[in-house]
Amino acid sequence: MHSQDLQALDRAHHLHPFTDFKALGEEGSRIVTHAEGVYIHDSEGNRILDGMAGLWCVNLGYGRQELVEAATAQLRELPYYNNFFKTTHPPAVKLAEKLCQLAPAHVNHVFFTGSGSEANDTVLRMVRRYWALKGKPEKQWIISRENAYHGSTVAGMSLGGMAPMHAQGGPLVPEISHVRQPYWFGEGRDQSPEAFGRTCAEAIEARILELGEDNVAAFIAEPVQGAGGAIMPPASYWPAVKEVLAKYDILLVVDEVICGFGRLGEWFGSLHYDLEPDLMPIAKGLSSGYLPIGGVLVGDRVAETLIEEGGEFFHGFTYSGHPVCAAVALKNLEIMQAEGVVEGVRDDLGPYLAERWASLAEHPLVGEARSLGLMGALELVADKASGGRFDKRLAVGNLCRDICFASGLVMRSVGDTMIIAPPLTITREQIDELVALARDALDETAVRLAKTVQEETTA
Ligand code: PXG
Repeated sequence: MHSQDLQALDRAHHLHPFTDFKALGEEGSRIVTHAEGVYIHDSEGNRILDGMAGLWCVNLGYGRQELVEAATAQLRELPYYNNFFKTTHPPAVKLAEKLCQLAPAHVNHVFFTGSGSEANDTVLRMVRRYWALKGKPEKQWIISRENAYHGSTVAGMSLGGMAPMHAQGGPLVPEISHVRQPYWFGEGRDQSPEAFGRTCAEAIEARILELGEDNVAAFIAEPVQGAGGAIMPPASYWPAVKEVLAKYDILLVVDEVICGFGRLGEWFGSLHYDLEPDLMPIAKGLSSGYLPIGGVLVGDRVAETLIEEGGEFFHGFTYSGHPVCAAVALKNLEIMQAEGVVEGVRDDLGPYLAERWASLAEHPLVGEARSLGLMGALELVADKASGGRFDKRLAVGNLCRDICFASGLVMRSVGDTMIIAPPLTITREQIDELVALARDALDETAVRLAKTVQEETTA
């Protein structure tokens, strides 16, 4: 089929996620046909460096035949069976064991789901069930953060703090309260990063006291906000948050959907920040995105209560622990271990990216360049000295993103923040290529902006 035919059918029948349907219909979608390593290819014959690892998930890169073989072998052996009604199957059991070996020491159980959103729905159910079993059903409030992303189901988007999603999706799940995010460049530059980190932790404590300690069930957060803009909190933030939470009897939920499986140079973001979560939603990199699978890693405190005191937990999905997805996830983790992928990010690729990425901070459009592990962000600014932003109508981030795509790099935009999170198998040479493409795109963005401004003044 030709690209135009596929585009026409796409326009006629396909409603894309997070998309202005009408605008895309007019523009037509890019058709990705195949991929290898860190590169995707489109139907026009372009090769594009995938600086986003799909959607933060293709951690091992594309074209891994071992994963294909794990899937086909499992499809032949047992393509489907469920884990309901006192049954299980080898892939689910082995994956559960492997995950608990990799997780922090106090985490020894997992509940499987099909996605990160379902994982966070499961979190909500488990948190409330836990406190009910503890005889504290009044503990209902969950504290989350503005601009957090926890998924797109009703529970996921209610837990998340994305204002545009809330504006479309109400009424939201009640008794979820959002506090300010530790986004220093965006919201905290009147303070030092250290002081701002503590300010944000104090906001959590203030909210706990406002809602009443006895009414607060859990605090949920991503170690580093991903979809919100690759926001690495100031170094003071997590230690201060830990101190606050330790004062009160509140569960800690650390959403590892993006940060898990090596992104930050540890198996989990919680290990990087030395956190002891009660619940850890996971997905994405768990299977390198080859098949959909997610889950919730459950710490001993919650697991013991659910097991010993819970009776039947009325919750689960047809595809919880799907055998083919589980077999691929297990093989994915085995390869990551055998190849030392996580250590490679921590000791070599992360530091290398940090050094190369930091060189972009010199660009006139860049107010800040930050990275951690293999996640990076650039803050585009109109005024480099003050960090002043561009007029929103200019949609500079989207302009830069489109220029990147056209010139062979997937770099995402969140407002005027540019983001990368490439496959963890990227090489040093490919990091050089990524940074060079990003720099060229920044140059071209500056040229186009200058033209727009000139046209506006002559008009
Ligand atoms: N938690 C976090 C931290 C996520 O990033 C989810 C939960 C939900 O996972 P599922 O598998 O239900 O999508 C996510 C997903 C983006 C983007 O544009 C990010 C996500 C999904 C789609 C787009 O950055 N994150």
